[in-house]
Amino acid sequence: MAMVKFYLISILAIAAPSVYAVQHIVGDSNGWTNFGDYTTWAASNTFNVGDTLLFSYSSSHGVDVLSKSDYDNCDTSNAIQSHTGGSTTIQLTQPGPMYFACPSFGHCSSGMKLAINVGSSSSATPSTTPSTTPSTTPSTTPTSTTPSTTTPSKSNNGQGNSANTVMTIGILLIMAPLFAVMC
Ligand SMILES: [Cu+2]
Repeated sequence: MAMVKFYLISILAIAAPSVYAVQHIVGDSNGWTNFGDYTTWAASNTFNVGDTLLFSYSSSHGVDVLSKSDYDNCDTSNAIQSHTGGSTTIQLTQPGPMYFACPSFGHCSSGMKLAINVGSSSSATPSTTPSTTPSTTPSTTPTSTTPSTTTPSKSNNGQGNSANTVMTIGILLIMAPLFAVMC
């Protein structure tokens, strides 16, 4: 029984990140400002492929996507991407580190910079996910995640449902004339 339970929890721990794409609001309610602590914020979030980052900021700021060395040096002159306008959504499309900073003078060096590490979604690489999850699973997940997803199969139904619906309709269409004949 204990093994089954462990097995189920393991499956849930692996499946959960891929099932729910998360939108991370950078800085939470404080948004993207030059007073934020984005090292702490990044450490308190888990980023996965498929998730999005939402930067909310005033007109004195912007969002640049940088290489690691430019991030380290707060050099925004070679930005990979530059965003302005007060609201920027970044899609996390591939695993690995990503680096952001505000291009306004002095903001990056005063801490308006963000480095994240994007984990693979479990559908792509099941083998790598278990190695990262155990650190968080033992104490917190068994009680908190189990109620929301009691049946492991349920998490797959999101994609299965449409196929099932099509099949059901197909069967009904085939059966309908038979019923008509029988009646
Ligand atoms: Cu700024």
